Amino acid sequence: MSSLVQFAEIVDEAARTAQAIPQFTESAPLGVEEAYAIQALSIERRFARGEKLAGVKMGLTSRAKMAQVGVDEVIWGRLTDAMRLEEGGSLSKKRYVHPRIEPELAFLMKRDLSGEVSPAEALSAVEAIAPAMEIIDSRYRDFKFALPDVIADNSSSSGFVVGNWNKPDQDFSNLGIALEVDGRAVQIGSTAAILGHPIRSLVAAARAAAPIGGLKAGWIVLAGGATAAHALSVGQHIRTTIQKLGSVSIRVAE
Ligand code: 0L1
Ligand code: MG
Repeated sequence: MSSLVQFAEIVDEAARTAQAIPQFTESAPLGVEEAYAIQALSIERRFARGEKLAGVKMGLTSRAKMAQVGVDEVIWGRLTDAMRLEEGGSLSKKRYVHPRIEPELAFLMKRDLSGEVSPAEALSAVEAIAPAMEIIDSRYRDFKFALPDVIADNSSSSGFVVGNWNKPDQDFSNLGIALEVDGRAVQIGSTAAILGHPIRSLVAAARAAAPIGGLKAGWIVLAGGATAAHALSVGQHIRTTIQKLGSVSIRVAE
C-alpha cells in the first residue's frame, strides 16, 4: 500500500470516527500535490460508502481566514451530499472533533465551468447565489496543521448548510455579513473580503477543479469564509445573515 493511500485511510477514518490525529507533516515531507492526491483518495473512500460529489469549497479566500490559520494561499476541497445539513435543522457535535462554523456565500452552477475563465464567464454559469455556512473541523490535534496537512484533510470541510437561493443578477460584491450566536453578533464582515469579490473565488474554483473535469451544472461552490470561524458549543443557535440575500441557521445538538 503506498503511503498516500495510507494517509488517505488515516484521515478518512479520523473524519468518520471524529478522532484527532497527529499532523502528517510531522512524520512525512508532503508537498501540496501529494496532499491533493491524499484528499482525492480519501474522498474516493466516501464514494465507496455511497456518498456523491455535490460541489467544492474554496478556502482561505479572506485575510481573516489566512491570519486565523497562518497560511497565505487559496485552497479547495470537495463537498459530498452527505455533508449537507438541513437549513434550520441541527448538527450533532459529537460527530466532529472540534467543529467551527463560518459564514459563506454559495453559488449554484447552471452550467459546467472549467479552466481559465473570466469573472463574466464565471457569472454567466451561475444559476443562483445564497447565504450559507461551512462547518470546518480539522482532524488534526488542536486544529494545528501545515498547508499540506489541511489540504489532505479536505481543507477541513466537514459540513455545509445553504439558505434560500437568490438570482445572481445583482451586485453581490460588497454585502454585509453577520454571524450570530444566540442572537448576538460574533463576527461581522463583507462579501468584499472574499478575494475582493466572491466571483473571483468561482474563477479560482473553475481553475482548481479543471484536473477533475471542472465544475458541473447542479454543483454548489462555497466561495470561502469572509470572517474568522467560530468554535461551536452544544446548545448554540447559529445564524448567518447576508444583506439582501437572507439568512441561514442551524442549532448545535449533543
Ligand atoms: O476557509 C476555509 O474554509 C479554510 C479551511 C481550512 C483552514 C481551517 O481549518 O480553518
Ligand atoms: Mg470555508
